[in-house]
Amino acid sequence: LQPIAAKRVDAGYLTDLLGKRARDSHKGKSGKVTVMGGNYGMAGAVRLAGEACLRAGAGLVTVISRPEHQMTVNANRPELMFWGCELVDMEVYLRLGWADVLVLGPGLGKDDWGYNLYKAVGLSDKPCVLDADALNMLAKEPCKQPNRVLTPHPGEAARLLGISIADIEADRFDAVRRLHDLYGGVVLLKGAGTLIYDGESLVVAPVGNPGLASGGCGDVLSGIIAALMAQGLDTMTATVAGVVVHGEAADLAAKSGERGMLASDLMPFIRQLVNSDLI
Ligand code: NPW
Ligand code: AMP
Ligand code: MG
Repeated sequence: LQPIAAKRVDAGYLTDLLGKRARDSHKGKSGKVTVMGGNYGMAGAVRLAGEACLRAGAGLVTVISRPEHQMTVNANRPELMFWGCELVDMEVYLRLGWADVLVLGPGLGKDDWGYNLYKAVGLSDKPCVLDADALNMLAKEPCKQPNRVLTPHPGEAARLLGISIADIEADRFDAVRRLHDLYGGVVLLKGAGTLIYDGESLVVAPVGNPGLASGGCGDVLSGIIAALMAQGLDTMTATVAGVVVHGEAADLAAKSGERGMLASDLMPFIRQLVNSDLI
């Protein structure tokens, strides 16, 4: 299978995919996303994913996290809705049912709190993006599903395949294919030269830079992909476009230097890129 290089953002890029916002549009029509994660010490991960989701154009975003994380998640970002979850109860299921797309994993952790959210998402048939610790849970209970996007970095990919990180990096094309064969859906293998495979097309994304090698950048990517899915793109198109927007936002942010670049620095550029008709 010949890999295809992802198209870079030009003036028509996302306007062609998403169309212009209808003049009579409203927030409920622009895509609703529920982002779950942010266990102790990692509230920042869901905050970043949720904020990126809003900046990529989602109309409404709810974050489900530990109750004590509301202040962190909402600090300077009151637009995010928040549900503090102690136990997975009816309120959590209502918020899963409300969403067009789910994100599970950023900062989810490895304990029962995270695992209960993982099980709840497994019972839902909503399209979802599984990232970070949700992938570690999937590795322990492999199952195949079509309507989800898996976003492993090489460490997570190694756990999903039960091999070493060196094995993943030795043949990234083979790794992404095997991940798809085992787990289905769209698989995005992170790292310089991100690969995306859905069983039919294999895409290489020559975007981004080592400025992205800092905590939280992957959490931002899951939010962008979910926002594009919630705005109507199919899982493969949303994943490729999400990687391109994320990588190009990083390339714009890196004009002030790769070293010391933060995941939060991507936010204004995400907005600029999803409004590509203004370029
Ligand atoms: P090594 O050993 O460093 O060389 P983990 P995590 C490897 C949350 N976060 N190429 C790496 O290799 C996340 O969302 C919260 C090759 C190591 O072996 C998760 O929930 C933040 N190897 C949780 O933290 C900000 C690579 O993978 C292993 C690689 C843990 O996630 C930070 C590490 O993976 C973070 O996002 C590459 N490109 N990339 C917050 N502000 O709240 C990684 N590896 O053990 O899954 O740890 O990715 O930090
Ligand atoms: P995570 O490891 O989950 O925080 O994700 C890191 C994100 O940054 C992924 O989208 C990676 O593809 C990207 N990234 C990390 N290092 C590089 C690099 N050297 N060049 C390009 N992209 C990178
Ligand atoms: Mg990550």
